[in-house]
Amino acid sequence: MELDIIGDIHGCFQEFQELTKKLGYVWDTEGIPIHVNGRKLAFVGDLTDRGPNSLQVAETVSVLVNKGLGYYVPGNHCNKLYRFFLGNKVQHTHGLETTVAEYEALDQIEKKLIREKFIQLYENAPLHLILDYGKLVIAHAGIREDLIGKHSNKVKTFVLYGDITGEKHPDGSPVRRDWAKEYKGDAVIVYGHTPVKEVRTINNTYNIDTGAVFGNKLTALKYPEMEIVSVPSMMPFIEEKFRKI
Ligand SMILES: [Mn+2]
Repeated sequence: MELDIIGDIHGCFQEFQELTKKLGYVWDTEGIPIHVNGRKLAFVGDLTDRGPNSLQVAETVSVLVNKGLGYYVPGNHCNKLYRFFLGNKVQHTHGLETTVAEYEALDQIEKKLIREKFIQLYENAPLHLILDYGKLVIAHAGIREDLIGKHSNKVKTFVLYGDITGEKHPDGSPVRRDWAKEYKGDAVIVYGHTPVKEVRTINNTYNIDTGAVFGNKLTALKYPEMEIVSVPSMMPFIEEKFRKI
């Protein structure tokens, strides 16, 4: 199994295109990246929000998954967009407002198409992916070893939001435990969710969210080679968004 796992894109479609080209993908006439050697793409979630082209990213991933050329697990932003598309009352904040603005600019037919595609993508996606006979696990905010393969509200909260304690920092952001530091499993865990300036590798875990939407870079992890490939972001750099270690 040869995969290129892509970190949190957050609507940075151009960077996504650049990254896939750097990885050897060629975009076909339908606007889909195809690899000459049959490699597939995988996405750690948070496709949308904050960046300039969220719906185009969501659309592309939906087609890739439907064609069997891509794997996807949702992130917390995907979960919120899903609830918005279902007609639930959600706050248009933390970046959802940009995706909603893109959506509101569409005509009724286009709206229906993207809404249905995204709902289908989300509903068919596992909350965490176990690949390569259990040697590789992909989950948006990571996963603790004892939760791999399990399905419960606890697992759902963990993979979408991380190991949150329920407490908040003075700035209002949630307190999260550093599960990766304690991880002792043999399976490689690839995740995103918490922007880092460089890929954070610790105990068989890889955080590949290098903050594309916060002006740093968009990163792919090649599996099984475990090589890191990145392209620079075109967004303005926002220092305080990055994990401090
Ligand atoms: Mn996230």
